[in-house]
Amino acid sequence: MTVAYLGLGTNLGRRVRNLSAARRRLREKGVRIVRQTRVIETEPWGVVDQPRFLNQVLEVEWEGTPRQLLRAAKAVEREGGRTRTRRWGPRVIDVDILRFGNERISDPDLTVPHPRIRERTFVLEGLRELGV
Ligand code: A4P
Ligand code: MG
Repeated sequence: MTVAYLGLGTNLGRRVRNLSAARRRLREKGVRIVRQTRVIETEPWGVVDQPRFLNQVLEVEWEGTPRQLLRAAKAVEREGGRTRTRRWGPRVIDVDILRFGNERISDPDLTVPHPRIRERTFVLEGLRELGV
């Protein structure tokens, strides 16, 4: 069992619902949500001409490998109705793996810890709220 941190983001459609649907779908896939931060509304980062985001960080327990967790996260994005958009563009739901235990992975399809944590106040704030 590994403790991991997931970042959720949404800026399209019914945002509060998108977050709760994502948490439910994660649970259905075996992700145990231990703690979750408040939901905060944040200015878009990266591509700035898009709607504001709701962001939340989850502390989770996971029995499998990092790659299996990534597969679950992508499935949740798909089931949330996320379609391909431009990088950093608007999305119904985005699920990023922020940390996976103390593991360091630097493959193109999976980089952990997430490489842009330090630049993102909405992620840092969530991790701080959890005391991480
Ligand atoms: N990938 C590699 N490492 C990871 C990881 N640790 N977690 C790969 C998740 N995925 C990881 O991601 C592209 C590929 O990255 C995935 O297929 C996976 O194999 P993506 O989510 O499809 O693409 P993206 O989201 O457009 O790009 P990226 O770089 O992941 O950006 P982010 O971090 O997801 O940024 N502003 C605010 N205020 N709040 C936000 O939540 N989010 C974004 C998207 C931009 N601006 C934002 C927010
Ligand atoms: Mg992403």
